[in-house]
Amino acid sequence: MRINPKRRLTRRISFNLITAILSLFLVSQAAQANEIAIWNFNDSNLTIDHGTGVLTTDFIVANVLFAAGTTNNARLGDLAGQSLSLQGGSSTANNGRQLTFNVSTLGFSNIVVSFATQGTSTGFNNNQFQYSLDGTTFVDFGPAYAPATAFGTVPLVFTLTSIAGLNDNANAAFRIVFNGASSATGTNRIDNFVVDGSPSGVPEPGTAALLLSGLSGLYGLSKRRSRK
Ligand SMILES: [Ca+2]
Repeated sequence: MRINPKRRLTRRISFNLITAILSLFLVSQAAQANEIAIWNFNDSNLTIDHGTGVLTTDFIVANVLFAAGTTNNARLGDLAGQSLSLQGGSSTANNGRQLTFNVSTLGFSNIVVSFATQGTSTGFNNNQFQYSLDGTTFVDFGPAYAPATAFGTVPLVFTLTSIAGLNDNANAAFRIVFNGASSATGTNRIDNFVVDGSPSGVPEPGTAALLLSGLSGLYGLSKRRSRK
């Protein structure tokens, strides 16, 4: 059957239009990373500042302080304000202690955690980032890190997209274990602790590409058929 050239043109235009709209939608969705939880410490406490989550610590209370913060990794227009400042403590008793951030990731996938940090020369220089799928058992993620001496402009980023169990998980949790302090007053500061994720149920870029190539294939097939 020979197809009317005008009809063919209309069909091609509609197909291209649909593809373009779908591409735009998928790209915008895939690129979207939403802040699930943010601590900016500007009000000098451990209470979450944006989103929902709970921060706890087993540090000696007297060694949990707040000092000048940074805009490194600041989100949603947050000011530098204050940051969390953790001291080694008497007899460096806080070596081995931790900060734990409990953040439900329900509705989100592709979890990424980032924060700004700095440390003094006798502060904690051997710190381990961990994650938990049940809020109880924590697993090391990435190598131990030593903070730079200044916040700088580049945050520490832990990309947890390969940990599928962290997606849509009401019991997700993140932890920093501090070690290596060599004086009572050695400190680490932490600011703008952010848990990011992309809305679940949205195709990832790879899936979107597959979908588009599938559509192109279908279009090619229908064109070949209409030529016969
Ligand atoms: Ca701050």
